[in-house]
Amino acid sequence: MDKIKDIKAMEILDSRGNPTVRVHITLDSGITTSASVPSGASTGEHEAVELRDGDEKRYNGKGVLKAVAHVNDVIAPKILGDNPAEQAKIDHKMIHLDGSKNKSNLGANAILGVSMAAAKAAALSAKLPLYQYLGGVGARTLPVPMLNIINGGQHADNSVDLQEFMIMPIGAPSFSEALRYGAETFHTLKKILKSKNYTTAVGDEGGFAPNLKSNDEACEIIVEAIQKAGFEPGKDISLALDSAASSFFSNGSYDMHWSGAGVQSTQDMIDLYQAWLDKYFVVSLEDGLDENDWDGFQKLTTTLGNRLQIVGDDLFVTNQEFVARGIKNKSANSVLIKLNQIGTVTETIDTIQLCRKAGWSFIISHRSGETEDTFMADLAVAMGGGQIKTGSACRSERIAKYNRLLEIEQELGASAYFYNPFSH
Ligand code: 2PG
Ligand code: MG
Repeated sequence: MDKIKDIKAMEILDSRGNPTVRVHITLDSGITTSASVPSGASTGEHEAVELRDGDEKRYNGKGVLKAVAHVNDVIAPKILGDNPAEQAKIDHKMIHLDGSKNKSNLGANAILGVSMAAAKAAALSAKLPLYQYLGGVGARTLPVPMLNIINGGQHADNSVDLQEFMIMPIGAPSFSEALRYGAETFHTLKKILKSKNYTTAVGDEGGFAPNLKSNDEACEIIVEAIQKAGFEPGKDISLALDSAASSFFSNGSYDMHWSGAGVQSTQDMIDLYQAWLDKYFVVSLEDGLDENDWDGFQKLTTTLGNRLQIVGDDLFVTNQEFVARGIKNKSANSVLIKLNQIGTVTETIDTIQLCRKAGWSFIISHRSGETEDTFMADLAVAMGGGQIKTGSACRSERIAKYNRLLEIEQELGASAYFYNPFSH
């Protein structure tokens, strides 16, 4: 049995140039690996706490030297000598060591770095690819990618209120073909934007960030790009949205001030989504309402839940308690899964388990601040949910995940599954 011999954390930079935590683990056998922690911008109120130094003299207070020290000085001494394959034991040890409800003492960034690195080390020790180690022999489903090709909200400095306009190549025969459909549409969209004199600069997740005249125009222009790229909207490629509505919710209403759409009520928002459903081939809607608008979510799900994947991100923060409440109240029918919202691999898998039990779908997701780490790509295949959200066909921290999925697809060969998650 291989044991953990050494754990060392360091401060690195994420894709936005902000500090984040990387953890290196070495085993007795000499195996060594590392894991890097992502970081969000439109974070949910109830996410596990990402510990920042607050020292304004370094990185505007965003340094993570405290979290690094917590790994090296507090966590490591308690984990050294453990079998890295005992994931739940290691994760629960860290949860207890932290002692808070939201990992605010040691920092979810410290804890998650160790948690992910332990899983990677255990996979190497077992001589298995990470997806197989985490998911077993049944881990053969490649996810349909959600490519975020127009960025707005807090991910871009433009006039679009909604945060993410994504394409889902649901009609593709394989993951690699889906990626091709997505990339070709992305390039066609660039040409269309150029021809309309819009900027083709990209936002944090690699999608274009033009100053469009309205939120509607974002959908219109994407449908046009799908068609001009030679695909059929709704059949080959559908749309998925992440409104990240908490970011424009204030004083009880939805204030779409960037685009000039004005102040909207919960019912207005539901009506808007309903109108968009057929018009723009939308199959999935994430955080369509504010994270505390539980009644609104229930209404949204009652109205559109049989035709639309209603995804909770900020609403559920990958937390079992929140997801259980959502299941009970029928507040959605799908959960966005982000490792760093909850802070350990074990709890992430527990939340996925809850989704499965309820018959809900789940989507493995990146953060807007990412690194070259590809853990989440393996996790997506391991969990078999059939959907991944990891940015546009641009920016290497996004492409790294897609390239990892191409590798997995090749490795699985004819045993790989790929299917339209909305076809049943
Ligand atoms: C989201 C994410 C990822 P952030 O809202 O779904 O796209 O954004 O990481 O900024 O929370
Ligand atoms: Mg979101």
